[in-house]
Amino acid sequence: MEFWFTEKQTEHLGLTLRVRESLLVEQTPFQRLAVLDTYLYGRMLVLDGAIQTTEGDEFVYHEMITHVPLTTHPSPQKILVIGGGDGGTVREILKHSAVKRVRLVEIDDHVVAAARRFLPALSHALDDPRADVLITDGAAYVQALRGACDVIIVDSTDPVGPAVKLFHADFYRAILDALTPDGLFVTQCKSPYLDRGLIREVLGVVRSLFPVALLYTAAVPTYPSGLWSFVLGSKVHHPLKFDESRAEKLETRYYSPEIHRAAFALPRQIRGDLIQAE
Ligand code: AG3
Repeated sequence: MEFWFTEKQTEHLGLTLRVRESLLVEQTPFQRLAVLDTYLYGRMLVLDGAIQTTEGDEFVYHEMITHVPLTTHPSPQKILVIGGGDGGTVREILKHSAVKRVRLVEIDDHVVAAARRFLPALSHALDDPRADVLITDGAAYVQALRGACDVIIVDSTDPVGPAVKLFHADFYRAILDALTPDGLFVTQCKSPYLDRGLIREVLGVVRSLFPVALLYTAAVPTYPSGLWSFVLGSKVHHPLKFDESRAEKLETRYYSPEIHRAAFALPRQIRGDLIQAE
């Protein structure tokens, strides 16, 4: 018998993967969580029906959400991750030798537990002496910080359920205050094909707060439409003046200095849309 999982990406579009085995399905206090073993992409973490990460393509998203901001900052020492309980982003952060402390703030300890059990290639990073995990509400946590972080990475789910707050203007204002005077941040911002309204809105807010505010993209096969976006907001440093030799030396599978530069080149239609919104 064949088993298939479908993420209903929109009301009219889905992505379906054949499942070898269902490893965990549970309702946490925040969301419905599943870990499925798929034929094509290996183990896959699903939250509220949305694919978060798969063993097969996780490296694209985790490298791109991490190395673009960390090679843009000349000396990234104190890093905060909001969400990202699977550990993939922390693993990439720890590849930077300047990093002294990474704090991961995840709202749902079931995500961390599931990753520790079923996704060790990602979650092993959480045991590094430079890393620690705090289980609490990331939005409230950031509100209380002042000038504390060089880089903040928002590795959240989509703006449904517990992550809704992480796409609000108040949250980006709190991030501004939580960063050091030359700090910068990145947030995942869904698909340029399917979520242009959200991207326009987030970029609009980030532009009003940060002197440097840019969108970049990466091709993630298991995310809706396959093209994913990230919004970067920076107080001083510009991501196109990044440290290329540091970028070149990173051990990565997707990210490279060329990819870093190219990621900011946007298709005409998307660029036009965003310029209009200025
Ligand atoms: N966070 C972003 C996942 C968004 C995927 N959306 C979807 N499938 N509809 C990923 C967390 C990985 N650390």
